[in-house]
Amino acid sequence: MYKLIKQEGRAKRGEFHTVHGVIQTPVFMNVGTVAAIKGAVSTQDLYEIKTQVELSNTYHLHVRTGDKLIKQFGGLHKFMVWNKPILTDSGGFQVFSLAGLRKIKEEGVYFNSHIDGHKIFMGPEESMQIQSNLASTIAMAFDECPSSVAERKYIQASVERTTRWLHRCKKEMSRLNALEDTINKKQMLFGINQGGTFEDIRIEHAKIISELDMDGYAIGGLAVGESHSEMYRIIEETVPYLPVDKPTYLMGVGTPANILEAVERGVDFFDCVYPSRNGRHGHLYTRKGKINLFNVKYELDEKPIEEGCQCPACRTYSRAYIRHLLKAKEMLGMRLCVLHNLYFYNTMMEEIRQALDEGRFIEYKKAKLEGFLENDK
Ligand code: PRF
Ligand code: ZN
Repeated sequence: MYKLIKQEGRAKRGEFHTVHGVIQTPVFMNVGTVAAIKGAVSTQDLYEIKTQVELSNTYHLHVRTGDKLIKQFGGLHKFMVWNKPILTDSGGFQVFSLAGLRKIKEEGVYFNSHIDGHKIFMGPEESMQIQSNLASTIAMAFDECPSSVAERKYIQASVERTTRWLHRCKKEMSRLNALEDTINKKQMLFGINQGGTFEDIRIEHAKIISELDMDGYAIGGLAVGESHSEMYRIIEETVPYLPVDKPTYLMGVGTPANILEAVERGVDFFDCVYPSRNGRHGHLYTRKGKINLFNVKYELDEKPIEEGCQCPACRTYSRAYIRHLLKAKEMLGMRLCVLHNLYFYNTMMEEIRQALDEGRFIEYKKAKLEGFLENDK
């Protein structure tokens, strides 16, 4: 159940009540594709770095180690020892971006596993069954995320199929939630808006799915190669046609600046691999912009990654030491950088929520964006 607490322009400050606790929005979900945040980050760490929601992937867990095994163990929460909300992505996007040779049919998608090449079929029902086995808090609808260069005609047909798939997802999820041996009988389901960069297709689709009383609504198919300004335009044009009293989730986005722009346009859920991926490469977020710890100027730097940062890395270690760890390819180096970056994102979301609570989001956003440019001066 979503409670809209406050609005500043279109920006939303909300609370999303789930069986695994309340999610304060806007929120950044921390990506742990295979039920682990890459970089040797434990769930114990997640509690410490202010993570509210962990995100895992249906496709990855299905091909390894298998959703049936995870169900037998007692579900994803028990398996990874995390008792806060988990969102699982449906596999749609991953099938399109990872799997080899795929064939899209009305019934679903035929593809080859990226692990061993074996043939797999996944349709809306299979995706719901896998997510029900995983027993995540929030399941995502099985959709197609068309390529950014797809033609209008293709996107139109694809969106219509995604709508038919959504009806099937909803029906299957109700059936599964009513079964005796389902672990999370209150599993929620978000619908996904698609339509590429075609405003009329996006709006038409948003209107149709808004009628279905989903638990939340995602905007998919963005950050797939279009420009930032086009992405902002599509968000701005689509959000007004999604229910304001349900969470809005922008999938796979983005940089801190992208998040600030999207919050202003009414988005309240985000996820992205940037903080963890960049952390593993020594690229660190600070209030003055990104820094690269491999830079020789940090070799004797006694300061933490960011002065004043309360993350586990900055509370203890110097830039010089972490730089050394990264150069020596020691796991601890990556781990500390990922912890800092996720803490940075989670803290920014906390600041965004506070700014919204106090009705000064626009001011906050302006100052934050200016700060990010400091290091480039
Ligand atoms: N669909 C799904 N997952 C996604 C996307 C999508 O369009 C995106 C697009 N940025 C990221 N993750 N199911
Ligand atoms: Zn830090």
